[in-house]
Amino acid sequence: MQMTFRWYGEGNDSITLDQIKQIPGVEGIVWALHDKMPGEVWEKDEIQKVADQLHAHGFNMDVVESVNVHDDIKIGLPTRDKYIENYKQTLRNLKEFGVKVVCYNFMPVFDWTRTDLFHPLPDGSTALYYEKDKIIDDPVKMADYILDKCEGYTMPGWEPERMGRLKELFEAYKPVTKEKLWENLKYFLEQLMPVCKETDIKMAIHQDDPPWDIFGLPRLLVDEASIDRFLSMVDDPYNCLTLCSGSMSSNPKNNVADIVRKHCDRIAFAHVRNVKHYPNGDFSETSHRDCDGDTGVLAIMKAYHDCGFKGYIRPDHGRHIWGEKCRPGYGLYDRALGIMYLLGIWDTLEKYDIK
Ligand SMILES: [Mn+2]
Repeated sequence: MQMTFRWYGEGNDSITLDQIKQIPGVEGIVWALHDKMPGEVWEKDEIQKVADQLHAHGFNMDVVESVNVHDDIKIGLPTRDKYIENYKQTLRNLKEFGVKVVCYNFMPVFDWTRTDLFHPLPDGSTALYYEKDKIIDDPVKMADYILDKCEGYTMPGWEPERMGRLKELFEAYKPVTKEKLWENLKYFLEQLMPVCKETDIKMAIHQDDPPWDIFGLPRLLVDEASIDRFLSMVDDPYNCLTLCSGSMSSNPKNNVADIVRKHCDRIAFAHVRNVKHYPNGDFSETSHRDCDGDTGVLAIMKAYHDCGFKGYIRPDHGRHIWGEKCRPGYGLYDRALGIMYLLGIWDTLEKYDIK
């Protein structure tokens, strides 16, 4: 297991690399060129700038999160081939910098969705929260809310340029049924796999967050059965998962530890965070501590350890604590606490023979 930390880049994150350097055990930075629009080629000189910053701090840049997929690829328009060629070129450019894993998602229109980015928890902190009844039929309202609350940062998947064309996007996705979306995902991956082999880069899909259909849009990666389908649909060692424990366990029926045991060899990147469920279907993000939520963090880490997991891992979101002003879910303090908790579990499992 290799511990990593997501960082949004110089001038685009409240956290510095100097600060991350002081969190024990972090080997790599999970990075991206956040000003690139989906479909654009990531040029080598642009990648070089980030590489210089990360290497100066002794971090590896093995994991990218995310290289976003252009809507035309998801919709299956004839223009998709041009964007797939661009994606291939980006992979070839990333290879020059030693990148090993590219995280991405295949969610239509919206990336992750929450109804409250700063929901108060009983301990006085705040966290991301999903109130089922608040997901109304008006996606424009939802986008306005998220854009208003994101503390001035551009949030991945909620780029104002894309959100400004929401109605147009919804219209374009209208003919895309769930089966059509599966087909388009298969087409995309089959095109990429030879380049993944050539560049030795794994494509690691992130599950849909939350794992159910919203605003009438189909969502594919939602449970164990759909993950089985995804991995067998393109049965290639470079077709992998970013297994997100928080996204998956937003649905209480999903057992993340079981999925780890079943597919460990195809998990290139692990997101670990904790979610607390409420009986009405709402959920809140919580600290990483096992007993603070329902995700089963201890069982998940035990499963990774039992399987001899050698991939990359990061604490996913954290709460906002100690008055920190930061990107929603991406503060320094609670994610650092999360790392210490995850490493505490891992080191104990490494040192003692725990059955
Ligand atoms: Mn995640």
